Amino acid sequence: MSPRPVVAVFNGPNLDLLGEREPEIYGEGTLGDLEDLCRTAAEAHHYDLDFRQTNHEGVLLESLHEIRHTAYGLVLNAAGWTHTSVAIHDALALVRCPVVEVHLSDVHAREPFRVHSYVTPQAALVIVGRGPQGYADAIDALPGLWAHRREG
Ligand code: CA2
Repeated sequence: MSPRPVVAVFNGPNLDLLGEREPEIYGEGTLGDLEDLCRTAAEAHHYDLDFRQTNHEGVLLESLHEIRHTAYGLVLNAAGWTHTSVAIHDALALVRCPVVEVHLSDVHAREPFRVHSYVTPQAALVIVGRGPQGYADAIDALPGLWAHRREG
């Protein structure tokens, strides 16, 4: 039996504390709830789920290196690093599978510093402002995004 495709869902800083504050922006669910939702969405497509969160940028970079040749899809909420990190931009250039940038909130309708994203140029799809459902939508979109994959 061939192995199931693996979908990586990686989350950046502070998202481990989801549900603790600003429910009007981020909702009331926890990171555990988000993982459950992603697992259900992945299972519907018969994917394995590799769900991670880190508060350390180097850890995220090494996770991106680790999955760069093997993941079927990457769903990335880089949180605050979205707006600051050239290193994450550069690491995403090494990832072969389609990348979906996801944000729980509508980053385009908040403070001006949230509008620019270093992830967007590397993303096949950007989903903002749909809350946790955005992650499930990202997983559902992966088969259609394979047309956008980078060769090499
Ligand atoms: O909307 C998103 O998903 C963001 O990526 C969340 C980041 C923010 O810096 C981005 O601009 C947009 C912030 C994550 C904060 O995590 C929380 C922790 C506890 C309670 C609420 C949010």
